[in-house]
Parts: sequence; structure tokens; C-alpha cells
Amino acid sequence: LPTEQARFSSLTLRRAHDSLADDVRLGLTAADKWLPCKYFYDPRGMALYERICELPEYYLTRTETAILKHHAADIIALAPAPLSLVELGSGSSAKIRYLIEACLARQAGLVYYAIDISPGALDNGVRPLLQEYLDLRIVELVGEFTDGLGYLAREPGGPRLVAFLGSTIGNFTEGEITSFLAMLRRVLRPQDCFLLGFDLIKDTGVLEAAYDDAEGVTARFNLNILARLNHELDADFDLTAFAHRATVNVERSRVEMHLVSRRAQRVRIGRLGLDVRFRAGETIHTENCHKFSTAGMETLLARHGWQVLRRFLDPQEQFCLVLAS
Ligand code: AVI
Repeated sequence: LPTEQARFSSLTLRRAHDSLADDVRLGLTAADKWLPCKYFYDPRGMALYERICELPEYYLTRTETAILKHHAADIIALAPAPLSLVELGSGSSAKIRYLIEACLARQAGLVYYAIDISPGALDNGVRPLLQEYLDLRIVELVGEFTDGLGYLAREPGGPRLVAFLGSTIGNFTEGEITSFLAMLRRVLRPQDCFLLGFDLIKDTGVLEAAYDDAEGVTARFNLNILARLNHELDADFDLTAFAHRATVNVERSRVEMHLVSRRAQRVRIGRLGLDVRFRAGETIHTENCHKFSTAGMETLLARHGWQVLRRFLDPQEQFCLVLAS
């Protein structure tokens, strides 16, 4: 049998050009201050996010994993064989393992492509799967989703199931969802399938707890973006002078995360040569986490040429996975 090393390969398609400095200048000089949520995920932010996924209040990861555990075989049965798996974003071995097992139950070997912007995102996540599944090959594609999928579209090979899990789509703006779904449609081939995980609209109290946990991990995750600006842009944010706030915006079906300035203050961002003033109570809007109805998401998918094959929910109808072709 090929060794683990021989069953793993990594290909860098394009390095992400970091626009942190430009984005921070744009966001913190705006009338309503904001920062893009993609900057949460430096190594410390990634570790905090992993802890969030295990919090009792944060039902999303646990629920999606349970749906996959129960329905992986049903999902794979609806997709053509033999299949390859593609995952957009860094993988959690707990989730993808169920899809891998369901594939390997009906075909001899499997290639799993993991597309991620940060190299090594897989290292402590899915790489150990190679030890467990001897017929598994992993190909890491380092780059943007578009580049990774574009690369796969030009490669020969059979049908693929592209998984976009974790309700990451909920962190996109409406415009980003539109261009993402249109891009997917362009680069996937007629036989390919798309498996999308998204969080469902629910009771405000449940959402508030999920995004403002008792242990304060989400607060540290939110504040970490300021620590990152201190390190990378030579800023002097006093982290104790900002508070985490998560509010539910019912009209827009989303949780909004903010950092609230506890007092009037001025922050220097050395690398930008910029002073930013805050009024007491003024906020930096750091993230939106959209929640959807099944009908709403299916309408969005249909608008971009996706036909829903089946939806899979947990018994409490908290989270949904949709398989589309
Ligand atoms: C990554 N993403 C799906 C998470 C979410 O729930 O929107 C990010 C997160 N923000 C606060 N807690 C978790």
C-alpha cells in the first residue's frame, strides 16, 4: 500500500495577497466603523474558533456533524459514482469523515480535495485521516475557492461532490453569496453535486447565547481582531477598553457582532499613520452571521441554476444541509 506521504499532496495555486492594511483603513475611517470578518482567522483566532465549535451554546458544529453522521450514506447515494470529494475551507475531520466513509463503502478508493487559503490549515484537522483510511488520497489546494475549483474544472476525472459546510455562507454579504453561487455554477461540471450547510432562523435567545457564550470565548475571538491589528499594523488598541456585543437583527435574519468602545478614546495605527477616534459606546461592526429558511436558501440556489435534490435537517430543525445538482 502507498505510504501516507505518497497519498498526500499539496499544490499552491496562488498566494493570497493580503490587503489587511487597505481594508483596515477603509473600515476604520468609515462613518459606521467596520472590519472584515475574514481577519478573525490568524492562528490564535483559528484556535479560538475551534473552541467555539465545542461550546455548549454553539449548536451549529455539533448539529451539522450529527446530520452528517446520520445522513452521509443517503447524501452519497444521491451522487454519481465513483465520486471525489471537494471541501471548501479548512476541514474538520469529524465532519468530513462521515462522507469519506460513505464513499469508501461503495467505491474502492477516494480522492479528497481540500481547498483552503491558508497552507497547513489541514495539518491538525484532516491529515490524520490518512492513517485511518488506507484507500484515501488527500490533495490540498492552497488558494482562493475560485482558483481551486477552476483548477479542478480543467483536470480530468469523474464527478465531484463539493462541500461547503459550517454555515460559512452565512458570513457572506448578499452580493458575495450571489457571486459565489454563480462562480460555482460556472466552474462545476454537469455531473457534479454541491452540498451546502447553513444555519436556520430560530429563537433569538438561542442565537444570543450561541454568539455570546458564558465562558467568554466568543468575546475573546471578537477582540482578537484588535490584537491582530496591534501586532500586524503596529496599532495600540487597549483590549480592555472594548467590549464584545452580539445582537440579533430579526429583520435581516442575522446575528451582528460588534466591538463597543467603553469610553471616548483615540487609537494610533502606526503602520497606517492613522489616528482613529472613538466616542463612548461607538462600535466596530466585525461580523454578520446570516440565518436562512430552507425555502429562502432554495430560492437563492434555484436563482443560480441549482436544483435541490434533497435537504437534510436535525430533528429540532436547527441546521440544514442541502444537496443540489
Ligand atoms: C465561521 N462562521 C460560520 C462562524 C459563525 O457562526 O458565523 C463564525 C463565528 N462567529 C462567532 N462565532 C462563530
